[in-house]
Amino acid sequence: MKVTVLVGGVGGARFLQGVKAALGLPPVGPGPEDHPHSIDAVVNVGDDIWLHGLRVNPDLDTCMYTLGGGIDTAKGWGRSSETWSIREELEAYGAEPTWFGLGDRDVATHLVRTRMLRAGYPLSQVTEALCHRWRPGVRLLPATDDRVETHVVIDNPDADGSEEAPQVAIHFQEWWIRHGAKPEAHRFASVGADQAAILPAARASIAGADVVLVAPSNPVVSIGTVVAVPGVAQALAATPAPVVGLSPIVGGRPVRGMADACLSAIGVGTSAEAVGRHYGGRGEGGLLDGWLVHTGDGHELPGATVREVPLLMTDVEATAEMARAALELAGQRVS
Ligand code: FO1
Repeated sequence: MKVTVLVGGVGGARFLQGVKAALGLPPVGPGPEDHPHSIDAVVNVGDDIWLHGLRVNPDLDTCMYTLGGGIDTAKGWGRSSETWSIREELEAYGAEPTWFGLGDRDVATHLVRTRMLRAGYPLSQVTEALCHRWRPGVRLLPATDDRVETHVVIDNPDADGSEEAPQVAIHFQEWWIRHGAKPEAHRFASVGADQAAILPAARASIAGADVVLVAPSNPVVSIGTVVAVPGVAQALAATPAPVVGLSPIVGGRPVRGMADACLSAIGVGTSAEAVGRHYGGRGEGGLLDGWLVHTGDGHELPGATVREVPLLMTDVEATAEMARAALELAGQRVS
């Protein structure tokens, strides 16, 4: 079976571990060469950022480290056994930004990546090269090789009614980390999306999949940004594979992160039903053939089949159960 999964960062990486386990692959590391099932992940690049001259791709790295056994499992991002000398030295120089921490081990990844990008390699090939070390057992495909960065429009904190613009756009990471997603987001902009194109390998993966899964990642800044890359929505609409999504909202709250702040910015409620309707049933021109929601969150979704199962990724086995339920909803049974 070929499974293609649209993912963001921490939640997406953990979900991929469950998909691996459901398909009989080890949650960390590669499976046997002759394994009958394969997984591709189409990964959000909207969180990517240049910092101190280095290109940082948080969602790709979170997937790579999680599936390759190098993640800080407590934080869910960054390297295990990390040290912070570079961060301390940068702070001593007063080098901004100080609100985003790059660990020493993590910096090695960004150095290798940045050097390859500057030498002219596209992000997809750089990711493949980095994965030679980590062997995640999932093919990690950036949704695009082009720069598509999420920026957030907020009220200008410096506006005093004179010449300052009333609103400013800041990088998603500044809004998320520095400001804890507190300033009201008026809208999200995918900077570069109009010039971008879906990675051809991602298009082929979606077209050739037996099942496409939409991970329980942030519906706005993770899945929304992947789908906003020109060509992704078209590939999803055209694929003969069933598309099944999993709700990241359980009992009216995000399972992780601050998805509620993102949803309210686009006028979508924080409920499984509101997110399901936002994605839409494929029978009605939307994204989904199937929509998995947490037990008790059931609702009607025109054009899609809704099923209720426990949706808490408490450990790999619970996550594998979610993946099995999603594959079953897609009409696939793993033997
Ligand atoms: N998240 C934080 O809350 N603080 C950080 O300083 C931080 C640094 C960081 C460095 C590399 C990386 O790959 C991820 C990092 N993250 C950090 C997580 C990341 O910014 C977010 O979780 C995602 O981008 C949102 O999905």
